[in-house]
Amino acid sequence: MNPISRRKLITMGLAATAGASGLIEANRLARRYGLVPPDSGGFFGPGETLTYACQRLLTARTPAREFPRSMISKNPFANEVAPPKEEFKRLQAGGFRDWRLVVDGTVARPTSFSLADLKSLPIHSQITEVACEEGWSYIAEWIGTPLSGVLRETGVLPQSRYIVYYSIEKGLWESIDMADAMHPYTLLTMGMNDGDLPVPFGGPLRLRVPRQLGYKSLKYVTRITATDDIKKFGKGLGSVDPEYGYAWYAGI
Ligand SMILES: Nc1nc2c(c(=O)[nH]1)N[C@H]1C(S)=C(S)[C@@H](COP(=O)(O)O)O[C@H]1N2
Ligand SMILES: [Mo]
Repeated sequence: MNPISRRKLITMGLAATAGASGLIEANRLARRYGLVPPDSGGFFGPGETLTYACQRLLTARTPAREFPRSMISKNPFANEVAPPKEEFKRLQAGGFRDWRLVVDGTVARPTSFSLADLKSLPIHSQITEVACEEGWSYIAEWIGTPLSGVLRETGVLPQSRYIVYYSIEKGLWESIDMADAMHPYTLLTMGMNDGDLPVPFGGPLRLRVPRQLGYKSLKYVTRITATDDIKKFGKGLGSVDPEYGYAWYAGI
């Protein structure tokens, strides 16, 4: 069977069983095809699995929603962050020349990139929205290099299933699956609108994941780890979000 008709079949199967009584059957199908999110164990588990499985089958390759330049927000709102650590202040005082992005885990060549290294890779720009789970949003142009290129550069190994990414902010990390990691709109962002990415918006380096809610777009990213086993990270739920009642997969 070709991949498209197989995908159609599974999606139809999931949709047909989507009623309350069908959730168990949908979960059985999702499990069989490896479409279970890391936070599927809790009370909302079956629902999360159904959402994730359907989205993965239907939209793994669709683009993020883009906007015309005229819709760029005049007054974008930067969410409050914790006061910067000494380490961050020191890097900032040096114009971020010593900022490094470490890429490790299930990659053939663990590598550390400076911002200049990242800027020498192909640069893309996209006008997309940051949508916070609390209901507000803004539109900006984001400029950077696709995460996929950096992963290829480091020889990401085929057993990789998730990409974990860390902020310099203590305890903050997130993860996405390979479909989102390799998606062309998932951008290691160094620029916003007309200049360098401002610090309040995550500068010098933010991972923009425009197909998911704002909380997946982590600011101040310093490390990216590829893994075949997400259960090894934190409480094994794929991020800290599910510990606070938010879905690991936050597709929009
Ligand atoms: N390092 C870091 N990244 C973060 C956050 C944060 O507190 N710290 N907040 C997240 C949340 S909840 C949202 S909605 C967006 C907000 O993006 P903005 O600050 O550009 O508005 O950033 C996300 N990335
Ligand atoms: Mo948010």
